[in-house]
Amino acid sequence: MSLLLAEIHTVATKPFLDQRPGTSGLRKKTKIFQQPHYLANFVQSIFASLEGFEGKTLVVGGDGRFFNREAIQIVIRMAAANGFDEILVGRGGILSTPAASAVIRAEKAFGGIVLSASHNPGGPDADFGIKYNISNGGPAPEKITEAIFAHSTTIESYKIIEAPDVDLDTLGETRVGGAKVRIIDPVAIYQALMESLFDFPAIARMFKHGFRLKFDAMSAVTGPYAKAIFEEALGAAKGSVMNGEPLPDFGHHHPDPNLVHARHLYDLAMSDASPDLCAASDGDGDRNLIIGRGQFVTPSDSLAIIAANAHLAPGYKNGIAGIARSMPTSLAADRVAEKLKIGMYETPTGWKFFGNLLDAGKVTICGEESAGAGSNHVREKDGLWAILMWLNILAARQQSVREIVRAHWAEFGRNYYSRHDYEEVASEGAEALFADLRAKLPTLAGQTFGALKVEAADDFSYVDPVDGSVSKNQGLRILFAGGSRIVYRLSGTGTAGATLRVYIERYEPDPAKHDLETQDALADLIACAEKIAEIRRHTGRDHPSVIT
Ligand code: G16
Repeated sequence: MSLLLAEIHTVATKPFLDQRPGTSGLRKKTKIFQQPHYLANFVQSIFASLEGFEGKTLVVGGDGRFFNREAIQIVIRMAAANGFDEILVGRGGILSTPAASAVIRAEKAFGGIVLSASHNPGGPDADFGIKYNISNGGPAPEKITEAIFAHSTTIESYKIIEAPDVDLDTLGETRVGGAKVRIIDPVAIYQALMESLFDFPAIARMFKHGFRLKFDAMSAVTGPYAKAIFEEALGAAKGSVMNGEPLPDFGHHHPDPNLVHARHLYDLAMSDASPDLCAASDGDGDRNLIIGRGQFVTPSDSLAIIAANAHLAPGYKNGIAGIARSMPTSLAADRVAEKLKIGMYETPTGWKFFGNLLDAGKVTICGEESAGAGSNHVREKDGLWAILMWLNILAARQQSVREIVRAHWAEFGRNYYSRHDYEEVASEGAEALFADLRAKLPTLAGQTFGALKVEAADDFSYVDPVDGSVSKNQGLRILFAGGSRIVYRLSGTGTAGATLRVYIERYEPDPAKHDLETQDALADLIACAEKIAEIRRHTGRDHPSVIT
C-alpha cells in the first residue's frame, strides 16, 4: 500500500478563472486546454465537488477529437490518484455521449467524464471540452457544476499518479496505482440497449425489401456505432454509413448535423436520387438530423412525431408517461401531450434539466430544438436512438417520412419554426441588447406589431418540480395571441464572443396553409424580432450567420 501511495504526486497549481461550465460542461479552444495544469485543475475541481467515490467506478471516454487521448491519460492517472477503484475506458478513447450514459447506468458507476466539445469543430486550432456525468448517467446538475467552478477558483494543488500511458487500443485490464483500468468495447452495451428498445427484425425486413438509408457520421464518434447497428445488425447496404471513421479533426468539418454543415444530405434528400431516409449525428453522437425524401423534419416536429408514435416501438409499447422540452423548442409536442393526456414540462435549455423528470418517472420522452431527442433509456440526448426510433416508426407504419409528417400536421396543426443565430458577436453588444430588452419586457404586453398582438413577455425561470431548485434568466420570451412566439437567448456552448439565438415560431392549424416556405411563413415575426430587440443596432449585423 505504501508503495502505491508513494506514486501519488501532489502538484502545486494556480487557479484559472475561466472554468465555469456552460450549457454542457467546459468548452474552450484546444490550446487553452493544452496549457500546463489547465485540464488537471478542472478534473481535480470535479473530484473535489463529489463525495463518496472512493472505491467506486468512473467511466471515461470521448469523441475522438484532437487531444482526446492525451486528456484521457491525464484523467485516468488523476482518477486513480484520487481514489477511484476502477476506471472504465472506451477502446481508443471512444465513447459517444449517449453510450457513456448507457455504460454508467449498466455498470452502476459512480459517474463519468466525457471529453467532447460536441458539434464544435476539433483540432489544434479548434475546440475541446470536458463534462462530468452523475450516477444516473446524466449531465451534472447546476449544484455540482457551480461547486466545480467554485473549487476551480481557489484550487492550489491536484493529485496525479506518475505512471506510463495506458494502452487504450487493447481490450482488457491493467492497473494504474491502486486502480483497475478496464478498456471496454465502446459499442456493445449501447447496441444491446438499442436492441432491447426497437423492433430490429422489422427494421431489418424493411432494409431487406430495399429501404435505403444514408447516414453521415461526420468523421466523428458515431461511425463505429452506426456501422455495427445499421450495416451489420440491421443489414443496411454497405456504404449506407458515410464518413464512418472518427478523425481527430473530423476531416476539417464542423460535425454539426444541421442544414448548413450537412447541406449535402439535404440536397441529396431533395434530389431524385434520394434514399428513403437521410440522417446524421454530431461530434459526440447526441444530436440527430432527420430528412426524408423531399421532407426535412425540424427537431421540434421530430420530438412531437416521436412522442405521438413511440408506442410502435417495443420498448415504449405501454405508452409514455410524459414529455419534456426545452423552453425554446416549439410547442408542437405540447399538442401531442394534450391529446395523449400526459404531462408536459417546459425546462431551460440543457439536457441536465431533464434528469430529475426522467428519474422521477414524470416523463419518458424529451427533446430540444437543438437537434436533440431522447428518452428514459439513458440520461443524455441520443442521435442514433432518434434515428432508430424513426426507422421503427417507418417500419411499423409502412409510410414515407413525408407522409408521416404531413399526417401529423393535418392532425395537430403545424408549428412553423426557425432559429436565427448571430454567431460570435461582441459580448458588450449582446449584453446591451439583453439589458435593453429586459427593461422593455413589462411594457410589451398589449402592444401590436402589424397583425401581431403581444399577449405576454417575460424572462423565463424554472422551478424544478422534483427538487425545487430555481434557474433564472433562461431566455426572454415574447408570446403573441394565437400561439406565435419569439424567444431570445445567448448560447451557453460557444467558445468565442457571444452567440445570440433568436427562436421564431408560428402556429398554423389550417392544413391548406401547411405548404409555405418556413421563412416566408415567419416573415412578419422575423421583422418583429428585429424591431423589438434592435439586433442590427446592438450587434452590427444585418443578417443571422446561420438559419436553421
Ligand atoms: C448542448 C446541450 C443541449 C443544449 C445545447 C444548446 O448541446 O447538451 O442540451 O440544447 O447545448 O446549446 P446553446 O446553449 O449553444 O444554445 P451539445 O450537443 O452541444 O452538447
